Amino acid sequence: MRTFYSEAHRLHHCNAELNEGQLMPCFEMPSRADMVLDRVKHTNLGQILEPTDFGFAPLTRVHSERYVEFLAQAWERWAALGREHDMLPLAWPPRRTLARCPEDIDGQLGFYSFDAGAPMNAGTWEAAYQGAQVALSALACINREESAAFALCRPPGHHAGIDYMGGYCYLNNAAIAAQAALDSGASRVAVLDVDFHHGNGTQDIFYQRPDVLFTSLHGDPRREYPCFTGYADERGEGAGLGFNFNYPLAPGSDWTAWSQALSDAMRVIAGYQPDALIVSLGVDTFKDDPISSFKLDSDDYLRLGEQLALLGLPTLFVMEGGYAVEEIGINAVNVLTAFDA
Ligand code: SP5
Ligand code: ZN
Repeated sequence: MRTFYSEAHRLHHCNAELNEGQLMPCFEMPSRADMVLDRVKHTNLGQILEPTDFGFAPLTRVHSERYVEFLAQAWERWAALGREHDMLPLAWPPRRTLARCPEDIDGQLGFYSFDAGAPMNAGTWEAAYQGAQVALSALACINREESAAFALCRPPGHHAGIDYMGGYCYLNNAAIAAQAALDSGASRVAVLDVDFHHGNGTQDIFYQRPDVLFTSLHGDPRREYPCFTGYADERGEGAGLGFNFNYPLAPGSDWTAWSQALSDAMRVIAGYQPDALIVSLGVDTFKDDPISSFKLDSDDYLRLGEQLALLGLPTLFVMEGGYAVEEIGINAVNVLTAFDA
């Protein structure tokens, strides 16, 4: 399987995030992608390719134009105020507020985010932009000649919604690729999100649509981030009703519990008869992940890859979370090698 990757991810490196009431070094750091790339090389997974530039148009097929414009210009506006430290939002519109977009950068940071978990530095936009191009390039390769590809995206994407960032995510790489698949001829695309956290952004983007089926296995929102979405009764809305499937699982879930939900999600996906499958591949389900509570072991990722291959679908793997940096490469690439075997 081919891997698409851009060195530009390195431009995104922020200093701190809020965790358990303290500012801590960011869990989402450049070495994560290095570890995965090293493992791709070590296992001879396949060629490693630079992305092609598909421009802005595929981004605004799922994100609002004003949000993408905001991301692209935010750092310049911040720096013009003489600020040199990372950008972080400070205030959000509470319930019963008719949210009008403010004019200054501080207000807009709150307007275009759902948490303080997506700091930006001078290179964040370029990294996020190239990350989306990585996903688009991997998708294009599946359209042309391959039956599967790996988009080694960093920063991750699945928490980014139509017009907001959060949870280390700015552009929703998986959603952008799903839309690109539809735009290049697919009738139906399924997304399977196996990151520990609910893919609230992807759900938001496709919630009212029947042409993208969204399925997600994640920590129960009663106990886990992103705290407010991911319940099983979120089934979609309007034309999208019945095309959204959430599998909230208890803290401590291991392969036995987790794989039962996986089987059900795969049954739903097979019944949908999609033209392509996009896997939001987070490996923060690992037992030693520092911010998560599932108990998957490295060998379990081999079983996940084997299972997914049984669907027999053109499949795009998009890198999402995973913060046990030493093992992230082994775990992510285990899925891919077993899928290919
Ligand atoms: C892409 C992705 O995986 N984003 C995750 C963002 C998580 N951000 C907040 C995590 C809060 C973790 N709190 C840990 C409590 C441990 N008991
Ligand atoms: Zn995650």
